[in-house]
Amino acid sequence: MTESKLTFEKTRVIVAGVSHLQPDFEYTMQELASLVEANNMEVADTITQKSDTVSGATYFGSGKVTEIKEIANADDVNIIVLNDELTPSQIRNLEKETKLSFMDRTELILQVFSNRAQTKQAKLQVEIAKLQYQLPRIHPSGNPLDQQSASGGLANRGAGESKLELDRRVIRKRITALRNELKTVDKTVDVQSRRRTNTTLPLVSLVGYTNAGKSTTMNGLLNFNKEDSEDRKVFEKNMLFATLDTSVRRIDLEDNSSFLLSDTVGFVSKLPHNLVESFKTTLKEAQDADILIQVIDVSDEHWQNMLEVTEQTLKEIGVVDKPMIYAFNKADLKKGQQFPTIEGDNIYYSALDKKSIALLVQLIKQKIFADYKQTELLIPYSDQKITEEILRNSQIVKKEFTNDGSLITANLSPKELEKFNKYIETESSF
Ligand SMILES: Nc1nc2c(ncn2[C@@H]2O[C@H](COP(=O)(O)OP(=O)(O)OP(=O)(O)O)[C@@H](O)[C@H]2O)c(=O)[nH]1
Ligand SMILES: [Mg+2]
Repeated sequence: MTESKLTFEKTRVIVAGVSHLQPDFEYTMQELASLVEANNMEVADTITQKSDTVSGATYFGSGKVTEIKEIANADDVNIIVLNDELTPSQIRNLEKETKLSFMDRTELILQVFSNRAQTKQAKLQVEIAKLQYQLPRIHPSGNPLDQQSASGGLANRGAGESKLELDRRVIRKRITALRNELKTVDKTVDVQSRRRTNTTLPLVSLVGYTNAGKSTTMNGLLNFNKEDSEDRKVFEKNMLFATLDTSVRRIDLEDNSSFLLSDTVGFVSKLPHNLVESFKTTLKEAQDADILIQVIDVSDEHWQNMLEVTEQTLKEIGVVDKPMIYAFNKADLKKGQQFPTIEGDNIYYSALDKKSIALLVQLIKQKIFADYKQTELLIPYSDQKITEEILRNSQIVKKEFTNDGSLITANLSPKELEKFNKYIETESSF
């Protein structure tokens, strides 16, 4: 279902969904339309049905299926995009009854991710998720529309099934091969990651809904009190899923304290499970983080839904009970919203505003350096490597070179205190 190569016109589709009176139905339908646009297609019409039961066979009730066929013919559209993930047989039944093509929400999200993937790692992750999605959906003919005309004769079916098994085996093999390739790529990327460099610097991870402003916040923090440096910047853009990789950067503050900051892929409602699963390594930084900054677009009327989806997705990847700053971004676009202001763990700000970024830095510092202790360490010259490590990574207050070794006063994290325990002379809160 790719765009025609012969014309520059966007493929027109109808978006359709069944409401089981869930409160976020309208919002997920609007979001479906945005995903359609993100996939370079155009919404020609919207069809919805209210239902308190789920129709197992065709997702919609039968009257609605006829209506869809009529509207699609009138609109001259032959692709219907659905608001949920359907079973392979539901899609087959719908296509059989209407002679139209149906794309469910999962397939659409996979296509958007596929179009956006730039790096080898992201491409492999998306490809694996796509194949997993296709696995139960492939048909011997390779084209689901052909199946409806296929003869149901026993002999044919037998032959078809073995071909089907063969196709599935090929896909499974391909998934295994791609997974192995991904493992190798995972090992080589992300050289700045804390896991690889073994630094004790605190790790702060930006998480949140797609397009909330995570990358813009990261760039704001990178340029905090500095000349703009383009080479360290991450890609930010007004589009869904601009970021599909994880970037980690070191942020150095004026008082010699530093932390690592990571930016990663954004979330969306009903993010396919396979996709979340295959993006696990990309999301590893969020799991390892000492603190999360959840970026929320407070100017979007649906920000509460977005916050809930983010929390659910974090749970799904096993990120629970992490200290969190709720960063209500794009305050400049919300009428009557004062900014920058801090209320407990919440900050109202704009990632494009320097004063806001300064306040965000203050909040991050309060959070991450709260249990640091000012510590005096005496490190013998025979352990010069340790001295170098501390001077490189820690927040140094004073250093002296005495007869017995390097005498360093530094503000150390609990992890550093444990690591350098044997060199401690004195410690106090700072
Ligand atoms: N007016 C305004 N626009 C903002 C602000 N923060 C971000 N934006 C814009 O919002 C759009 C999305 O920003 P990104 O930083 O790319 O969003 P993201 O959360 O990284 O999105 P994904 O990578 O797609 O998940 C960009 O066009 C930004 O310029 C803000 O505080 N105010
Ligand atoms: Mg981004």
